[in-house]
Parts: sequence; structure tokens; C-alpha cells
Amino acid sequence: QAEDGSKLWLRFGQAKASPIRFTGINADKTLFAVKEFQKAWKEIYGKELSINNSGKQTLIIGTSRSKALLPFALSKNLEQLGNEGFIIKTFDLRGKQQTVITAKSEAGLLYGVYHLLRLIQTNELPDNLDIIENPSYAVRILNHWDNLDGSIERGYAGHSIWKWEDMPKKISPRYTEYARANASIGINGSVLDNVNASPNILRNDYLEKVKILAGIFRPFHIKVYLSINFSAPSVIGGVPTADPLNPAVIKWWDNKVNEIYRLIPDFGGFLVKANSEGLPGPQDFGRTHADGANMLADALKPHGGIVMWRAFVYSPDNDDRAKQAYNEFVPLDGKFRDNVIVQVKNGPIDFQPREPFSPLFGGLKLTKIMPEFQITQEYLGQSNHMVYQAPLWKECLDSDTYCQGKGSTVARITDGTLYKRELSAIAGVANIGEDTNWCGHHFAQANWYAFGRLAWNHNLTSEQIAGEWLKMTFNKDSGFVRDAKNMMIASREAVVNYMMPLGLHHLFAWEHHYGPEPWCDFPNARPDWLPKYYHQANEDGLGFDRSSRGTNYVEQYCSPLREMFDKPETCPEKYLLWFHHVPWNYKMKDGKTLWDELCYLYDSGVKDVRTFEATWNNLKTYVDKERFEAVKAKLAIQEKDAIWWKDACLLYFQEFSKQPIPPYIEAPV
Ligand code: GCW
Repeated sequence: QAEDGSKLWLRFGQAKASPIRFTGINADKTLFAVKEFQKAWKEIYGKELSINNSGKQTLIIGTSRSKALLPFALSKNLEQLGNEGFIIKTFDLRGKQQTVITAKSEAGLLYGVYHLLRLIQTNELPDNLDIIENPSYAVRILNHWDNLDGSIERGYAGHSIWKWEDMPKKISPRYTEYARANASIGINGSVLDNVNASPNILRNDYLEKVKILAGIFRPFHIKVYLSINFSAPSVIGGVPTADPLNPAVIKWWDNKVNEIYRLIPDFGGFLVKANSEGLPGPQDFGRTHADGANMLADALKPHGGIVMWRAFVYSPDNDDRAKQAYNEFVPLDGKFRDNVIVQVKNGPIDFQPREPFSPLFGGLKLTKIMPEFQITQEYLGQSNHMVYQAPLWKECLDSDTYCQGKGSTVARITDGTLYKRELSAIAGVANIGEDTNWCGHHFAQANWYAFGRLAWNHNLTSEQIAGEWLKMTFNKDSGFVRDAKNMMIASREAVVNYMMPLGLHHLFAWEHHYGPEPWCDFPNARPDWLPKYYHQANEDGLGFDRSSRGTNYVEQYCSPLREMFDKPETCPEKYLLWFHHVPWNYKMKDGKTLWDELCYLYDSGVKDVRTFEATWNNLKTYVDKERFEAVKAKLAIQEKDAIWWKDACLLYFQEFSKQPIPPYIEAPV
């Protein structure tokens, strides 16, 4: 077993798997799912499971069409299955115990096999299995922000794993490992290139390379998708314009899409960042986002492809940045083709440690909409801080928008259940690079894992997911799992507290977004790229007034949230400074003044990180030396950074509050 983290959670050889249960397997051994099962089984128990149907405990693997399933009463269960779902069920038949894994498709079968393997691997295989699962989302997709030159935008785990220069001659074994890891957690799509897309990805020589990856991913039921640059027809196609209503442009995209599908018949579709942060788009030609998205959607439609059109738009001349995506997209509601999904970041600004959910969730009613989460930790200490993100994502998914009455959660709006839609999707910006441990920080693997598990089943709790991951990745000891899990669960609130508590946001240093720089000032910079725009600190107080007395951003939420956010007294304190500019002596619910509360929270964030260090040190005997030391070293950096954040922010804000730092707070250095 590699102790360098390279095996991720797929450490089948790790001690204390479930005792051997099955005595034989009844299946078509050429099925990919069966091969995957045998491969893992061999790693766990030393040899493959014999293909026969004798023995006392047979495992039967086959799609619902397979003859081996005839003796079992499965029709009721099969009715509940979607295309990618699976059944795992134990029957007593003729004195033998037989366990069936079945699904309507080979994809479902593969997910069923991985599920059973997870139960074995975590030593949680019950005597009687009776499981039916269907995925929460139809498209469960990673977005790589990988550039064609091998660099990664906001990547903190080394260069890209895609070796464009080497392909098609040289194929890295990591492509297969990548596909297996993703399939094992239910991910079924991958956008290979950065949303800040190079037109070149659509050149034929690159498409030939994309085809190689698609071929490797295919048995794992992972489709490839590409980010496209809207001006590709003019940049690489020699068309004088990229106007989406121009017939030559339409024809160019039709031809390009046909070329792609000739090479990759199961190609997934396009992801598009347009008229955002300087990128080209339909508005350059006086057209709308819908015009642009629909033109691409029409080209993809005959092949079954989709368009994921990003709503990450904001421009410096408008009032409040938080309002802009909503203002641009809500008037277009209902104007998008049915194979378009608007892709929206969880919060209205940009992947901050905490934001309220984007009001586009609920705001768009007739348009399909999907969440975009950032697995890579651009604003969360990058690959140095241990921040387990499942609680952050759950906070968004579980938020009730109230837009169709109570219970209109972000999860139900996006998974298709509220509006009864078949096409649903969820995206995560990947944190994968060529580092040996894939993600830079051993605990960052947990975020990749958690994204996949939540995309599969958003009802799983953060605790359940952390528990599974810890058992598979490190150790199954219950004390270890309990303590390490508590640390993971606490890590999200800790980072909020030591970086930007109470709804503060974007206090980050210019461009790299790692450390604090609330004072940052560039005379010629766009105001909305500077922290001062967001924190609005002055002698009167702190925070951004987005209430009805301020920018009236609150109006984008449905009642009763709108009214609740509008008043400081009813606004949840975790969002206080997001929605309100309040005086330094404002009384918080616990009786402290705003200033004292701020000091207290920054300090408690630092203390939490110290607790994580102590916890980790106590767990030394449960973890191999290599990973123990690596995590320990990263936690030391995290502690140093947490102190840096606390001191920098408090000393800066103190210039305005003009109040002492309370004595019970560790004094700034
Ligand atoms: O999070 C911000 C990043 C940019 C990124 C952009 C986006 C890909 O700072 O690096 O560009 O958002 O999501 O488009």
C-alpha cells in the first residue's frame, strides 16, 4: 500500500476489511463492472473470486436483462430504478444465500459494484443487503480549470494531469486511475479545460487528444465535455464574426460539433464562460446570453449534447456586484433551450468562506439551473489549510429559497424534483493536479470525495461522508474516526472565523487570494476587485448595506427571506455584515459589541486550528509516518496563517473601531 496518498480512497489492501463473505460469483466475466469487482477483491483478499454458482454465498452481478436474475423477485425493485441506479439485495434461495447486484444499465452496475466494495472496504457489510439507490443529479461533473500549456488556474496541486503534448503517443497511467477514482464516487462527466478557454481546444489536433481521454474514460461511464471560447469561429475558423445569429457562425459550430461527435460519439457538451471577466460572448454583438447558449444548444441537440452556460457575470459600472448575475439572467428566464443549464456558483460573489446562496436559485423558475462548487480551495487556504467543504456545500444545498413555498431548497430546485425535470446537474471545480497525492493536501482528497458523494446523494450528511472517507483513506479504528471526523467537521467554521466571520467577504490579497489584505488599494483598479468595496469599514461601523436602505439586494430573495435579511435584528448573525453596515458598538445576540464579537471570533478560529493540531498529534499511532508528518506540517502552516489573518484583520479594523482588543484575546504580534 502506497503511503504517499497516491491511491486516494481506493486502498483496498488496507487492514480490516469485512471478513470474506462470498464464495463465488455468477456473472459474465467480460462485463467491466465484474472486472472492476475482481480487481478490488483480489487486492483485498489476495485472489479473485471464483466464477461459479455453487458455494453457499453467491454474488450475482448482471444487468436487469441477464438470465441469472430470473429466479429472483426483483420486478418491484426494478420499477424504482432510474437509468444509473442500482439494487443490491440478498435472497435466501434453495438453502443458499445469494446476493444480487443489478441495474438497468452497465453504468448502474458499476456504481453498484463500487458501493458493495465500499461496504466491504469500510467493514460495514450487513448480513442482509437491501439497497436501492438512484443518483440525485443526472450530470455529476468535474470542471478542470486546466490550461493547454499544463498550468492550472487556481490549481494548488502541481501541473495539470493532462499531458497534451504527449498525447496521443504517450498515455499516462494516471488517466485510468483518475477515471476509476471518479467512477467509484459516481462522477460521470469531466470538463477537461479551463472555463477561460483557449479557442485551440477545438482544433482538430486537440480533438484527437480529447478522443484518447474519452476512450479511456468510456468504460468508467465518464463523458468528456469541453469549455469553449465563444470567439472560436473567428479565431480558429476564419469566420469574420462570432455573432451567434450569423449564418456562417451557426454553420461553423454545426460543423465543429459534427466533427467532435464523429470522433467522440458520446461527447457530453460544452461549458461556456461568456461576457465574463473580459471573455468574449454574445453581448459583443448585441445578443443575449440566451442567444449564445441556444445557438450552441441547437448544434448539440441532435447528438444529445448539453450546454452548461455560466452565470458568473459582473461588470464594474453596475451598483452591487452581488446583484448582477440575477439582474442579467432573470429577464432571460424561460428563453433557454431545454438542453441548456445555467451554471451558478453557490454564492453571488465568488466561492468565499461563507456566502448566502445565490438568489438565482429560486429566481430562475423556467430555466434549468445547476450549482457550481469550488473543490479547489482558492479562497480557503489553497493546498495548505485543512478545510473540509461538505458542510459548506450542504449549507447551500439545504438552504430553503421559499420560492415555491416552504421546502423549495436549492437541492430540490437543482436536482429536478421541484420542477420535475429529467436533466439536472451539479459541477465541482477540480482540485486535482500531478502531485503524488493528487490534491496537494492529504485532506483535500476528502473534498474531491465529498463532492462526488453529494452529487450522487445530496441527502448524505457531512459526517457520514467524512466517516467513509477516513475509514477508506486512513484507518477504521472508531476512536480515530470519531476524533478526525470532529476535526474535519469543525474546520469549515474555523476558516470562516479566522478569515472573515459574520458575513465579511473578499478580504483577500490581490490576485492570488491566499492571505489577508483588507487595506488593499490600487488607484486604477476596478472597485469591485478591492476588499474595501466589500467590507466598507469606516468610523461608523462595518459591513455592506444590501438592505432596502442600501443596494436593496435583499429584494432578490423570496419572502420571508427578503424581510428576514432586511433587518439586522432578524438577519442571521453569520450573514450580518454581508447585508448590513452596523456600528462598532452594535449589540450582538450574546451581549457583546460587534467589535468584541469580531475579536472573539477571529481568536476562536485560531484556537480551533490549535485544537486540530493537538487532535492530529494524538492520532499519530493510527496514521503512517509519511502522511502523519505531511499533515502535521500543513497544520503548522495553517496555524501560522490563521494568526496572520486574525492579526492583520483586527489591527486594520481597529483603525476604524478605535477600540482596544479585549484582554481575553491573544494579543496581535
Ligand atoms: O473565482 C474566480 C477566479 C478566477 C476564475 C473565475 C471564474 C476561471 O479568481 O480565476 O476564472 O472566478 O470562475 O470564472
